[in-house]
Order: sequence, then structure tokens, then C-alpha cells
Amino acid sequence: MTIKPLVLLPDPVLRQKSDPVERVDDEVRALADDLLETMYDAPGIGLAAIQTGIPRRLLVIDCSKEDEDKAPMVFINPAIVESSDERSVYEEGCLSIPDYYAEVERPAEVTVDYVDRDGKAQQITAEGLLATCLQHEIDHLNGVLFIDHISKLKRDMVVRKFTKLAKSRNLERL
Ligand code: GNR
Ligand code: NI
Repeated sequence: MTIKPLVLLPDPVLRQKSDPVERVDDEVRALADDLLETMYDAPGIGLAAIQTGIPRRLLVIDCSKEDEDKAPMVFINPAIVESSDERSVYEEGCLSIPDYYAEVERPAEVTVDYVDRDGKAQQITAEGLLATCLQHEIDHLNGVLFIDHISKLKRDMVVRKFTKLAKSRNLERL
């Protein structure tokens, strides 16, 4: 088990479209375990493989509350097959955009086809925070970030701030 470094905005890696997982083998399961460990360490409630620089369609989620038992979930090749007309708004954050939060409106309920860590086809219908988190993570697999769902003015401000931060970090390194 390894905690992996996170890829941060504005790294173009986050805009890459991830490739399907061809076969659920021990290597894929080990990657899922690393993603879970990295997510819990952050801490966050979800993490997509691309956020650790690996462009594969694999993500992990744990939406359990602090006073509840851990509930790790692994989604391989997830696809939204149904979305409700009803919408819900959540204040979202992203481990690749630390300390920035904004309200995002998304379908309140989604049905997702996926493959589990045993390689078995599954389907889940989710609402509430899990529905939002699934959509946020599946967006990552397509190179989409939650800031793409807010106003261009706000987005440009965030991208500029993180671009400056990255430049100053690079200078410190020299
Ligand atoms: O930790 C996270 N919290 C969160 C809160 C509201 C909506 C989505 C999320 S996902 C985020 C972790 C992350 O960046 N996953 O890609
Ligand atoms: Ni994110």
C-alpha cells in the first residue's frame, strides 16, 4: 500500500481522458488499494486514478460519515446510464484544487454501470452526496473538473491562482 502524490491544477494531466481497464487483475486491485489509502490520507471522499497521474478508468469513493464505519467503494469503467431531471446543489471541493470550494448543480440521482474489484458487472442507483461524488469522479475520467461547472469568471480566477502557486513552487525548487 502506497500513498501517491496528487496531481494539482493546472497540470494538463488532469485534462487527459482516461482509458478503460481491460482486465481486473491483482495490479488493478493494488492500484485501487493505493487510491483508497491516498484518499483516506488526504482526506477526501473520492479519488480518481488520473489524480495520481494514472489515466485509467478507475475511481474510489467513501461517503461514510466520520462517526460511521469505513465504507470503501471501488468503481472500474463506470458509466452513467440514467440521470434524474431533478437537480441538487452541493458545495464541492477537489483534492486537485486544494482549499477551493464552490456550489455545483448536478442531477440529484444517477444510475451507474461499473465493474467491481472482483471483475463482476454491477449497477448502482445513488442519490445525495454519493450521486454528486460519483458524477464528480466520473468527470475526472473524462478530463472534466468541477470548476468547469461554475462561471467562467470564477474558473479563470481559480486557474490563475493555482498557476501562480505552481510557478512559485517551481521557483523554490530551483
Ligand atoms: O473530497 C472530496 N470532497 C467532495 C465534496 C463534494 C463533492 C465532491 C467531492 S470529491 C472530493 C475528492 C476529489 O477531488 N475527488 O476527485
Ligand atoms: Ni476531484
